[in-house]
Amino acid sequence: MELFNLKGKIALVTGSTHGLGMAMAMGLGKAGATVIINGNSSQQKIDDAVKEYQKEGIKVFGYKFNVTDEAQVKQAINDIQTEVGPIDILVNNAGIIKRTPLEDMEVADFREVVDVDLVSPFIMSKHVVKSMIARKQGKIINICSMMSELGRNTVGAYAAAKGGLKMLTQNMATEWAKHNIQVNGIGPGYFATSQTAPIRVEGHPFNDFIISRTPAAKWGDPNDLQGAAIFLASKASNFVNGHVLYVDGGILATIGKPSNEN
Ligand code: GCO
Repeated sequence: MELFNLKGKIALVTGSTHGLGMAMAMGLGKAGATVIINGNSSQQKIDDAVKEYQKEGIKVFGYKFNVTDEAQVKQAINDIQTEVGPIDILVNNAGIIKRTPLEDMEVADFREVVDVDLVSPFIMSKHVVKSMIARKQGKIINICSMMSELGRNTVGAYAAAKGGLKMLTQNMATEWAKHNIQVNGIGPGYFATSQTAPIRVEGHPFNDFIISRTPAAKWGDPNDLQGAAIFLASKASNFVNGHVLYVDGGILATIGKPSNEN
């Protein structure tokens, strides 16, 4: 188990006051990492989340900043490195989605999705990687999506961003592997979170579709992502570079099946 031990490591997970980010950050904390959580909605949400992590015996610090604002990111990373220590593991998880047919989508909305889901991982990584290069070690994990590989009606901006994030992951790996920094991605399938709540309602056509389209025939539990996060954050992945690990219950393994087949 030493291979997966994160004791002594500092992990920053963006968008980790709830949902998949919280689940992955909890996993990293339970593997021994000191966890830095982030959100931008309210200090209260961050304070409440800190208490959740502490209940699990995790050493945790909370920082409120907007991952799309480079000045705020620079300041936050400086504060974290001064107050807690150098960041060993960065998980770029913060993301938004807007479900609108492309022909109806406002350009401003398209830009906002790309800004949060693609540009902010660049901003975060650009500023965290400097100390990783100096220390000749680091782990960066970009949270991709099924939409890094597949299109779907009404999520065109999100797919463009997540497809770009897969390629950005490969390029970060290309440029930074020589510094003993491993950059990889996690591609979640369909998980039970607040983001998917509107399309996960019992009897909603999309809910039935996902159950039939997923060989595991269920929505993922956010905790199903913890193993992948610990693996890509630990020594166990020291020769894994530019890989997107899909945790999707088999969605990408299949073209699906006729509705009358089990
Ligand atoms: C959607 C969903 C997806 C999932 C996830 C799949 O509207 O299709 O929100 O985008 O959240 O990204 O990997």
